[in-house]
Amino acid sequence: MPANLPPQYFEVEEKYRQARTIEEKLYYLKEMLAVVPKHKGTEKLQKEIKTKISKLRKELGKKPKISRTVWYHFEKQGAGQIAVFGSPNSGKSSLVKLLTNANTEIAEYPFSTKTPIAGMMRYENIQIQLIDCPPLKPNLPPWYFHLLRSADVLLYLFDLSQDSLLEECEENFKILEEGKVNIFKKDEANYKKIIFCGNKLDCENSDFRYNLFLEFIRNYLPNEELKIIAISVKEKKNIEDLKRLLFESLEIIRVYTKPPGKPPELEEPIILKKNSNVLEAAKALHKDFYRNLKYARLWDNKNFFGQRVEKNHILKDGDIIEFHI
Ligand SMILES: Nc1nc2c(ncn2[C@@H]2O[C@H](COP(=O)(O)OP(=O)(O)OP(=O)(O)O)[C@@H](O)[C@H]2O)c(=O)[nH]1
Ligand SMILES: [Mg+2]
Repeated sequence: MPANLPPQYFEVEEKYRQARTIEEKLYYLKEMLAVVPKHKGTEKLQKEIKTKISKLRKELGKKPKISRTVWYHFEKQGAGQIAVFGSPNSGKSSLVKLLTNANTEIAEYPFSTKTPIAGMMRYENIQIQLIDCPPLKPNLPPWYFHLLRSADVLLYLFDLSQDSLLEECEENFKILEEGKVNIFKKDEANYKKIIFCGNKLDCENSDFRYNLFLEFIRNYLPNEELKIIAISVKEKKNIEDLKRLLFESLEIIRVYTKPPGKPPELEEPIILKKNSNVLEAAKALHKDFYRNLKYARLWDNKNFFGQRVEKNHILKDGDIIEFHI
């Protein structure tokens, strides 16, 4: 083994040792090659890695192709769908397990989640659907990107216990771009809103790594568009803040209906897009209300205490409306 190999090399080598499939092994071998310093002293090592890569490529070529096409898709349930994805072993399954009823598998080794699983997270009086995705890696199947593109919001989980988090993230951005998931250009095709979430805040130096990540990500996104948080699933740190951030990222409001002379139905909100008006709320409730609506009365415990509002009145989260037809 040549002297002076960077610590990064040994980290990747360890991941390579733990890799179980040919695809994973290939991925880490390529990473090992990328981090080996290129000089005379490492020529032998570089050659060895290249030989392993070409052997595995041949093996991969021989593997029988599976003719059955597997496709994963989740019908939206609840107030919105959020795909939890990101680096291997960052704690995606642990987070989804903590927040939902999903029976996800948690493991100490990377690439443990092979297929996506959905679960429902309760937020106050609504349910939000979370999907625990397999980790990002090269050569993901088309369904993977379709899953990300069809979610309402993406939650990117990265591992604050790893020194390689920036390199990994750069690599992951390339994978997303190749999969046509656009997380940076709001006005362009396939744009998806993304929340960045650093997990394992309980680990040593995680604060320092989080600040490095902040600096790094600010090169990609302006401050006002950057949604970022650090959590620890293990110690349940900042979990409530994350839940609020997820809810806010969906840009929805909850409004409650009230039959005349009766109390409001506070357990069953109508979920609407932010900036929806009274007429849109009526439409969501029933087509008869929508067709025949004359006006509504509104309560918000602040400025409205049953005053009459018109069809184009913009609603806020928590408003109570009484339809008059
Ligand atoms: N210290 C610490 N460890 C955590 C935390 N969250 C998860 N882990 C551990 O990290 C490891 C990976 O957790 P998983 O939830 O399986 O991670 P994953 O991102 O789903 O992994 P893949 O599906 O393989 O990509 C497990 O050993 C967890 O116990 C955390 O907040 N702090
Ligand atoms: Mg997992």
